[in-house]
Amino acid sequence: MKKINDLESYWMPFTANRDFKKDPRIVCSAEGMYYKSQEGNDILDATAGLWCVNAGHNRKKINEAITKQLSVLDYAPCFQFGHPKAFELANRISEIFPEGMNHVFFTNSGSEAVDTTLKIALAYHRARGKGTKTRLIGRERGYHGVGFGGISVGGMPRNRQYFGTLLSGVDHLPHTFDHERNAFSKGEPEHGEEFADKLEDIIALHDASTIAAVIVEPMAGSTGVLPPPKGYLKKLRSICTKHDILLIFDEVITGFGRLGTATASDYFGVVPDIISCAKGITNGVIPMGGAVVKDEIYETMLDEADNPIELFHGYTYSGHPIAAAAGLATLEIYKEENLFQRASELSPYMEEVAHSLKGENHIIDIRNIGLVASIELMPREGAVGSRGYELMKRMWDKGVMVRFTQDTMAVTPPLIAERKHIDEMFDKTREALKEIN
Ligand code: PXG
Repeated sequence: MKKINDLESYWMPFTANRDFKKDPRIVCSAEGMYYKSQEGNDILDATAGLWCVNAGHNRKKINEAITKQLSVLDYAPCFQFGHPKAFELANRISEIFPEGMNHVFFTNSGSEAVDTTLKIALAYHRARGKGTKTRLIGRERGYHGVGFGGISVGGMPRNRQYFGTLLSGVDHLPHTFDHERNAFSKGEPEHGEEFADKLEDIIALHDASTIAAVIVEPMAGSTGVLPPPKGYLKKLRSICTKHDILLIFDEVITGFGRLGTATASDYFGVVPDIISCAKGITNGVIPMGGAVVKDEIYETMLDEADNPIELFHGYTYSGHPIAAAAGLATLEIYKEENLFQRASELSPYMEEVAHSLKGENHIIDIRNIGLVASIELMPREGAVGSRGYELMKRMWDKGVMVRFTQDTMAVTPPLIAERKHIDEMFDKTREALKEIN
């Protein structure tokens, strides 16, 4: 007989399923900054879901927009037909994204957004008669989702090693982490601008005529929070421009306020050619992502492509009406409550509190930028990640949800967080650190 309602039917993503199912951590509801666990405990959300619930949980405005949209237009095809909300949302995104980036291609996730940016880069060069420009350059320790494009340009070994040969024609920049010179940096680290020079070496090796695009996270998130060294992104921008190579910023995490600005591009004062985004676009409530492109790319494609359908790409749910309604309500909340500004004002406090943990057990580095802080622990001998995993579980028992990549903890609260929430996150971290070996 088949069992019903056990935990095994659901194969959970990026999870140690066997361990989880022995001692599950299940949340049943959420409000503002807190979840409620199955056991009825309050769990402080120090991760904004997975870096997406920027406006906090259970926002009435978003819920009402979704409910209303359901009764007006539940679904409409987006190939050859349109509906008003998708156009409206694309306009609102263009308003807050960098100058000259006024065209949005909708997807349903960050992974799809990334793959879309890569495909647009290839198709764009081809449309302008530069079809030999096909190579894609990513970066070590980069995370660009889990599609084949994203893992090919990505640089997280475990996300790649099980999945065959991936895309061909991909190369990688070195990552920018330099523990020796930059440990315990506040904000952008001083050292490492020269890591961008490696792009010149890669170009010398392959020739610019074979390279379509460089893709990086302006701040590498999933690999354990690596803010870019001062001057690094500007240098990447100028090398790309010099060699007619597109620069793609993967802003799935940084888009919509995480650094206290609408985009990381704004924060660092560096404008790429294409931006991928997702997560905060709908406050995480309904899946959605997008590739936002410069006017020149959109116009070239429409003018020069060899077919009236200029881009053979799209998803059944691109610009889904419910997601678009959620996105519009989310952007209104960000604006009405000035949440990006609020994050920017809170970030020096979080920086101070995070760095006050220096000297506690096991800590080998603390990094921060915008409303992001990370604490890196010394790995246990022969068991990388086990200390982090144990700390994550301890924190859950203490009523705080944090996220670990191996032994690095990331604290990325909703932008509505108050000082008392930041205190609670780090006080409990301090406590938990004393309890583990
Ligand atoms: N690009 C970046 C920069 C991301 O951070 C993706 C693409 C993929 O998005 P989707 O929506 O396909 O998951 C991401 C996702 C973590 C964590 O703990 C980060 C992500 C997802 C899950 C966990 O750091 N980022």
